[in-house]
Amino acid sequence: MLGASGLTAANGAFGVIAVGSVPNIFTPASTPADQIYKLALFVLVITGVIFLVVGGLLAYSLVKFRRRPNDDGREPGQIYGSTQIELAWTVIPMLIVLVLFLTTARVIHGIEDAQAPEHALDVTVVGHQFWWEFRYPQYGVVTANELHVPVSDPSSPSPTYLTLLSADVAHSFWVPQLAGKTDVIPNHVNHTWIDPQQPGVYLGQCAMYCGTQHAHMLLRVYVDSRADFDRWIHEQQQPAADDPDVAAGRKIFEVTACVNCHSLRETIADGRFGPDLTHLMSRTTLGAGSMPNTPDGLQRWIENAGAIKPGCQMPAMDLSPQELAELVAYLETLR
Ligand code: HEC
Ligand SMILES: [Cu+2]
Repeated sequence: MLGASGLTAANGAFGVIAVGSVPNIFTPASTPADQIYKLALFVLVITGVIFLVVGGLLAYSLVKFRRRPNDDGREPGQIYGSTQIELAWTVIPMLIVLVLFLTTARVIHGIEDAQAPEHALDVTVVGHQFWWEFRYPQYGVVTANELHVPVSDPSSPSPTYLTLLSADVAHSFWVPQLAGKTDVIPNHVNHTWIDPQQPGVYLGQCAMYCGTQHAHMLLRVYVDSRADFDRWIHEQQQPAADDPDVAAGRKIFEVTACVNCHSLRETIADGRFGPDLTHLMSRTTLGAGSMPNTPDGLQRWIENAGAIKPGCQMPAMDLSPQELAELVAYLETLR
């Protein structure tokens, strides 16, 4: 109950639906998703025709050979063995399965063996209970839950290649409009790629049950124009804000256990257990899409994240109201 109402509240509050992209496999916006969509339609048509033929024959027989009032009760004539019919119902299904197998294999190969162009963007995705870490090794940028990638113009594609790792249990990376599900497995490296052709926000979700807060392990892919993407990368590369007005809050952050779990550049914090906070305020959501990133929400999150996302891996820190206010004022400057 809590979960359901929480989710509705989250939807209403910051427009999960309003960004113009309901997670939907029927509106693909990237080559791998498009190929999977076309394959799905092809399979649907073939199985649909089989359904109509089998269902039609069944319905026809039921009606045509139904019991009539003047039946004499004897069985109709029985046919034993027909090589032709047996051949037909063995060979035709085999051919259909072969066609489905070959087309599927072709799509899987086409997606998996696609060669990355030299200027492709590399992103390492790390699944954590219950959030996503995104590393940009080419730029030295680390962020969480909101992946920014450049739009890819089909005439000169600039795809993003994703390397998927897990820090703990199995997860699955799924942004239905951009690519098929790719499992995120501990001690095993998986790959996938996307080349989104329309700027916008694409919503995704962990697609393999990974623990209590699996349902709130959401992700957003921001597909930016090249200029917007370059600007975003540039901003992420900047050192963390160090505003003397909030020195008290920074002090609280640095002497609290926060530093063991979080990284924040230019401070002693270099934990990897929780999201990188260097540019926390550049994100629109908190807790992997659990709530909007507002000052009030941030305060409630720090006070007791478990009240918002029960079972999440961030403990309540028992700060006094004043410490909490100062700490949040500091975090608010991390643009
Ligand atoms: C035991 C490790 C741990 C400690 C200590 C900890 N956190 Fe966290 N924190 C996490 C984890 C894990 C998450 C991700 C939770 C999720 O989304 O499921 C998180 C999430 C957050 C977020 C949301 C980030 C985002 O982008 O969604 C903020 C902000 C944050 N922590 C700040 C703090 C501050 C400030 C402190 C110290 C008062 C602190 N944390 C202490 C583990 C920790
Ligand atoms: Cu999950």
